[in-house]
Amino acid sequence: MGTKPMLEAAPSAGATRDVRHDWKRAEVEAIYRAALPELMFRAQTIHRQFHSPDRVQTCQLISIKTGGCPEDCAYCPQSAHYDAGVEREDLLDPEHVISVAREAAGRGVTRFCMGAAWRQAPGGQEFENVLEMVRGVSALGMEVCCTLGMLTDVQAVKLKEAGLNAYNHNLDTSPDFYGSIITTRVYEDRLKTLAAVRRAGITVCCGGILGMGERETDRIGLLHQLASLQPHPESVPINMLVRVEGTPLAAMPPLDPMEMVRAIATARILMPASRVRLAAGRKQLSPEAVTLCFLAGANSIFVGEKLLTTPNPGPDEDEQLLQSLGMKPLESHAI
Ligand code: SAM
Ligand code: DTB
Ligand code: SF4
Repeated sequence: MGTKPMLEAAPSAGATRDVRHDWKRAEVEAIYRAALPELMFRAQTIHRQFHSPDRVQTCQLISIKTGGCPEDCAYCPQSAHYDAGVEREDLLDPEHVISVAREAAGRGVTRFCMGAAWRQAPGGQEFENVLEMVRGVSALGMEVCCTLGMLTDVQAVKLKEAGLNAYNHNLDTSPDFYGSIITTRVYEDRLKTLAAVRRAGITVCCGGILGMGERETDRIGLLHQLASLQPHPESVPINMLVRVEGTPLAAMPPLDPMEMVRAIATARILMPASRVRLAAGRKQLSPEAVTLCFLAGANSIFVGEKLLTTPNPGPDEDEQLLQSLGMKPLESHAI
């Protein structure tokens, strides 16, 4: 098929001037609820001003400490409050984690995210080991991200010094719906960690989960919150709930994929310079739904057979999808 791209779409210089942080709730609502052709046109137009439309960032996850988490997040198979059959595992050995990252880098993966089932990052030797992982992955020239729960300022600074590029800490849903999903912490706790991450000069990865039984107004509320953060999160993961047996949300009705499409398009319009990640849930979406998510402005995905504890499409499937769409993985910026 085609040898030459029809459009050499480079992001236009000076586009960052148009980034707003003062979105009104009514504006977010109007965007989210616009007629789909209108919403998609607007999202595409903005996407092309800020990003190359044929490029996708590939990120790989690893669960460095699995299960037994004291928090009660109703969606999470790693909470000690539920029995989702997840085998508990202590913090992995740094050498092993770095070797998994090296192998991922060899497959062209450009961002490596280490996740831990902790309420808050620990102190002592465990934290030292996490720092060693960050140093090791950073030395491979990959973007390094961690998600370890709540952080203090001191921990954030140490992670930054070790070479951490990004910290993932999701707001998950609207402030109104938050208490129906998690009772062991409050929204404000999340905002405090996000502020510590910013103060340390680490970029923010912050998004949410759709399909937890929230209403449309909650999805709008989440997007409004994210777009009011100043600066915007550089990376915005939009997860579709992975319904895991044994968690309180296991029997949730499946989300209409068009809600993912609308949320991604709205995120793209509200936070034009950010990477919007089509995160968990790809295994449950059809190739056509994933394609619509890309057209809506998603430009990042998780690759690899596994997310943290649940399955993700394999490399062959992803390679085939991207190739069929004429899209290519992004090269690393971390070197
Ligand atoms: N414990 C840390 C925390 O909660 O920030 C880090 C790990 S936690 C597993 C990271 C994120 O994974 C959560 O904030 C949530 O958004 C997402 N997540 C967890 N379980 C999920 C599920 N079943 N479906 C979709 N996303 C999920
Ligand atoms: C994010 O927003 N999604 C990722 C990553 N950040 C850490 C995690 C998804 C987890 C899905 C459930 C699991 O595999 O355990
Ligand atoms: Fe723990 Fe994070 Fe899972 Fe909540 S989402 S139970 S904090 S691992």
